[in-house]
This record gives sequence, structure tokens and C-alpha cells, in this order.
Amino acid sequence: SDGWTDTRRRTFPQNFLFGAASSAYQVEGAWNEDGKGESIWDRFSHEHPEKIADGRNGDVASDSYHLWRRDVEMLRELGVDFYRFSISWPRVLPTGFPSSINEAGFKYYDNLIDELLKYDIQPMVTLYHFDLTQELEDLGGWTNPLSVSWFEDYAKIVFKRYAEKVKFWITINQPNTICMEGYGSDLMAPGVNVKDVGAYECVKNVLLAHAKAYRLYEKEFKKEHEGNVGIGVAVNWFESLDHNNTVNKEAADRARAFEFGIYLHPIFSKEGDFPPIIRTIVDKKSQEQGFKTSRLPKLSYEEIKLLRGSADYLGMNHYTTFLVQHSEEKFESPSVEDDRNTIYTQGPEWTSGKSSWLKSAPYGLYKACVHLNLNYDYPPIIITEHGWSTDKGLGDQSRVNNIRAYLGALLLAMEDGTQVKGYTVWSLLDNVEWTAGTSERFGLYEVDFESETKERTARLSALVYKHIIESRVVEDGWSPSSLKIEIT
Ligand code: GBH
Repeated sequence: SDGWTDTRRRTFPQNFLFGAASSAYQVEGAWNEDGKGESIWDRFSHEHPEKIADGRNGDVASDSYHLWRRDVEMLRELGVDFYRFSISWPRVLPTGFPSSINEAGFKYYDNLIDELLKYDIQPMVTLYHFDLTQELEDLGGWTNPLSVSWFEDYAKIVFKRYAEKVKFWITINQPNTICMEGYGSDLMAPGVNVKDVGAYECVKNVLLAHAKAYRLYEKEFKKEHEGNVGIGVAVNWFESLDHNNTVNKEAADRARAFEFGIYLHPIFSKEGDFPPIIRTIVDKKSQEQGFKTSRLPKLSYEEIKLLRGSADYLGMNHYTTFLVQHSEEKFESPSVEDDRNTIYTQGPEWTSGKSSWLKSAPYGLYKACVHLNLNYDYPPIIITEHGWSTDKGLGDQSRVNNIRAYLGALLLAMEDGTQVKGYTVWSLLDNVEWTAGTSERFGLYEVDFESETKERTARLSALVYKHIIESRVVEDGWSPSSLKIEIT
């Protein structure tokens, strides 16, 4: 040995949890069955079919509303410890308010949860994964401060029903996507496109909604049921394009603050509140722009306290890395983009997934973990999403390579002290990728969307993931050919 080559064989600890994920709108279908209410994604995809790449929306999706037994069978085939799925708020409370409870909708989740538990698979339940009821949206959705109590009321009903059976909770998935893409642009439902003020109002309300639900669980359920409640945040890695350029390094600081610090700092930092860098930028710009008060709302002392420490773990969704430059070109102003004032690119040599934004850069996961450790003092983390998109087809060697490389990076981060308790592949099965429709496939299992029966078939990556879960080792050499299975 030359003394530098690291040949240690790293393994995931026996109590490390492996899982797979999905979300309600993306897999369930049955968009108007058994009394389900209309969601903002139903409305958005019906009013703007042109915005869905291949025209395939969530009306039928992977039909998991009917095929949940097969979904659980797949999870058993994989040997996962848990299944992360979301509850559709409009399916269980069709208007969004507790005045309307849809038993038939709840029955679906009763069945799914019981089937999982029957086979020792832990349910990990996301309360909100982008599908607000249209009725609540008509009242302003997440820009209305009342959304905080709407969500708390909904959370209470779900906690009550499932606290006995569900030990892992995620309140809200990706505030960044909800607020910046749903309200700050027209890329995602509801597509409100209020770039100046609305996106920040949304951030405040979504954070408070999370915190209220967390405190509710803490007060009324934690003692008896001992569950863990976290929030799902997109923590991709952002770093300066060049390392001796002060202007770009400052831009990378802004990128990290605007992309995830704005959600993490209030919950996971010692001081709480929004990151100072964002407070400074938005206050200053707002004043120059003639606003009487900052476009970034204030958090009161009570709100800061409510938020600080309001998570048992960080649900980290990590897919890729971006290289950041300061932007010389002007963005529409006032807007969050203008406040952030950055340009993102990715390494030209990095392998590309099927999604335009998705490139493989496993070192970014390691660096993101180190950043979280330094800034938030080694928070407990569950990787609640990581995945890779391909075309349809079963021979997904690129997904295998991507998962192996990122799990390798994760092992290194854990060796250096990152408190990672579990890892989740996005996704268990092909689903409706929001505006990408089914043109991008993320599944360990392929779904035949053309067929009536929405048949599911294991991809190469499913077999490899199964082997990793069994062996707790990321082995490059192993391939299913040792099982005499051929997949092309
Ligand atoms: C996850 O978000 C979502 O939580 C999950 O539901 C989704 O299925 C998964 O990504 C895969 O797409 O097309 O350039 O406008 C990851 C963060 C936010 C990344 C939305 C893609 C759209 C960028 N995603 N974003 S673009």
C-alpha cells in the first residue's frame, strides 16, 4: 500500500434504516374517487395540460389507490425497513377543514398502514407533499396566515388516528418548492407567481405550520407514542464555481441561505430566526424599493421560540450539486431571484440524469453533511429522498451507479460524525413527476403507464438496492448476474 489508498470496508450499522419513498399525488391516482376533494395539482394540471411534459397527470398516476397491496409486496421484495408515503389532505378532508372528514379516504391509509405493519415495514408518513385542497388555495393558500391553523387542525386529526401505528412523521415536504416554485413562480401548482412578497409570506406560514404541528405532537402524543417528527428540506449542495473568487464565494453563501438556510436556521440553529444574511439583504432592498416594511416578514419572539428546536430530526432531500456565481445580469425586481442574485451551473463532466437539473456529484452530499454539522451542531438526519431519473427501461445501470456513489459518500460523512439514521430512495416506483409527467422515471420499479393494470416490474437498481440492504455494504463488484438474472 502507498499509505494513501483507503481500502477500509465501510458498512452501514445494523440499526441503520433503509427505505423507499413516494407521495400521494404522484402515485395514488383516483383523483375524484370515494369523495376525495380537489387539490391544487388537480386544478393546475387540468387547467394547464400544456405544462405537463407528456400530458400524463395525477388523475390515474400509478394507481396506487387500488394497487397498494402490490406496492407493499414490492417493499417486501426490497427488504426495506420503512416506506415513506404522504397522506393526501384533500382525500381525507376534502375541503381542507375538519368539518368534512372523508372516512373512505382514511380507509385507504388504514389499509396501507396495516399491510405495512403486518410485514414489519415502518410507515413514515408525510402530512403534506404539495397537494393543498383547492378550497384552501382559494382563500390564499400558504400565503394566508390562517394556513398555520388549517394545517395544525389537519395534523391533529391524522396524529390522533395514527399515532399508535406511525412512529416517523414528516410534517411538510420541501417548503422551498412549495413557496418559491408554487407561489414565487408559475412552475408548480398553484402557480400564483407572486415573486415579491407572497413567496416570503409562504415561508413564514409553512414554517409556523410545521412548528405548530411539531409542538402539538410533542404535547399530546410524544409521551405515549414516542414517535419522531421532522420536516423535509431540499438540501442540495451549493458551492462557488471557483475557489479563489470572493464575489462568487459570497454568492454561494447567499445561495445556501436562500435555498435551505432560510428553513433550517429558524429550526436547527442555536439563535433561531431567519439567517442574518437574508434579513440584511431583503430589508435593505425592500427599503430601496419603497416598501414600508421588509418583504421578509418579522418573526416575533414567541414565533422564534416556537420554531427553535421544533424537529426531532432533519429530513434531508438530496439529489445534486450546483456551482454558484454572482449574477451580473438583472432579474425581475422585486423578486426572490433578485434578492439572491445568483447563477447556477453544474460540472460539465458530471453524469446527467434524465431531469435537466439532475447531475451526479456524490462529493456534494458529503460536503452538505459537513456544512450541516458545522452550522447546526451535528443534527440527527434522515435522508428522506435521494434518487436518479432515467428513461423508461429496466436496465438502469446509471441509477445503480448513482445510488452506490452517493451511499459511499454518505458512509464517509457518517464516519466523520454525521448523525444519519436512515436513507430513502426516491422513488419506490415510477410516478407522475409533477410537470415532467412520466417523461422522467425515478422508480426502483418501472410502471407500465400504457397498460390498464399499471404493471410494476423491478429494475436492476431494485435488485442492487435489495442486496445493499441485506449486506449493509456498498459493493461495486456485485451484480445480479450472480443471481442468474439478466436485465437489459
Ligand atoms: C423532489 O424534489 C420532490 O420532493 C419529489 O416529489 C419529486 O418527485 C422529486 O424531487 C423528483 O423530481 O424542472 O428546472 O423547474 C426535488 C427538488 C424541486 C427539483 C423542483 C426539481 C424543478 C426544477 N425539485 N425542481 S425545474
